[in-house]
Amino acid sequence: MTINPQRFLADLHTLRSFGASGVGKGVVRPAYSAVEIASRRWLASRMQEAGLEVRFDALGNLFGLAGEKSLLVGSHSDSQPEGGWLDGALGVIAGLEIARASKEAGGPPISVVSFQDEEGRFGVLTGSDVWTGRMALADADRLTDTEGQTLRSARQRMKEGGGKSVTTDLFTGFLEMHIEQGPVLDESSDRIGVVTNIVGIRNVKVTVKGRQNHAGTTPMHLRRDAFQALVALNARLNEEFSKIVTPATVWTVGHVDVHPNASSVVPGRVSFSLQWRDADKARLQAMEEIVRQTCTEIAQACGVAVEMEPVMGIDPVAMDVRVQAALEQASEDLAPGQWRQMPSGALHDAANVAPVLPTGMLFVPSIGGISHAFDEDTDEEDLVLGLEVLARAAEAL
Ligand code: HGY
Ligand code: MN
Ligand code: MN
Repeated sequence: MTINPQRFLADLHTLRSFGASGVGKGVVRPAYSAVEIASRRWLASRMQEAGLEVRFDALGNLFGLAGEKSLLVGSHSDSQPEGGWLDGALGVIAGLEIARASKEAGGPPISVVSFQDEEGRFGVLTGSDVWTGRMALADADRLTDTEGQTLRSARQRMKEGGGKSVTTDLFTGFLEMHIEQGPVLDESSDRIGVVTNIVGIRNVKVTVKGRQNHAGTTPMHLRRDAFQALVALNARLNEEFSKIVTPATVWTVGHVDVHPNASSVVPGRVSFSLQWRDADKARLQAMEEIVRQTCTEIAQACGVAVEMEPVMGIDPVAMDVRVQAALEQASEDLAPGQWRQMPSGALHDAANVAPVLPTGMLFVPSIGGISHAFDEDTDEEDLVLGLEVLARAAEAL
């Protein structure tokens, strides 16, 4: 097949126009927002023009099918609340270009996918969770975003959803191209990363309930301040985690909602997200035990209630050895001595697909190691090289 780099870059820039933030090359395209649904319709039209059969499943995952048993290539096209133009979008447009080029060349059959809600507005990799059967659609429907909206009500905005289902046995394997989103390739000047494994994640919503009261009249010793309890909880977690983690373990309180969020009110309630990631499943579990114990301790010490919702997560997973070998060979052919094997610290749909299909991932460098921010970027020469390596590996597979 002959890929067309100009067509690939033009489509990538067009996809960015859906939700372009106006700051750098940033994008605001959260799952099921009006602009995200519009971008999915545009993607579907590009798939149709390429001669692929378009299918949306009930959740809104979008497939462009090559019409017979095929290799699946893709990623996601939703964004974080403040996202970059490449996170996910790159892998979808790379899949589109490779599927299109292979159609033009008369084969091999290659299909493309854009998974829905990879960025976890509602869950963690929700689209591929449901597609691979890890989560039932009815359970996904009950998930809520930070505003309390259910996934079910959000997906009902997509009239396209709910067609004939797309089963995993239509495919021989899955390839996902992605920006690295970290500093390793940028610092080493390598141009390609072949992913060996993807870390596991645990994510939980926690609510601290104290006593809302007047900030002028309530003496310090009588307060049950939910925000102060969160601060104490965080400090204690850092202390306890530090006893068992490695330098590669990460944890984040990324979303905090203080109620009623007013200067003169002792906060009565705080809800927050707590997330931790590691390549070792046993360590993820040990960290969960620390979280549970610390919540109990802080509740007693601060006179508040600390309620944890069910912990969601995905286990660490290895990439398929044969798929890795094809990516390595293609990297060595097209970027000799300028590629490396590496683990992924970010989560990807490939982590969900790996247990059901032979799966591999390829990274290109992120300038400055920046992602999940408006100024995420990659040199266009690196984007095109990554596409060429992916296309060669797809043909070999
Ligand atoms: O959070 C992640 O690792 C992914 O970008 N959703
Ligand atoms: Mn991504
Ligand atoms: Mn992301």
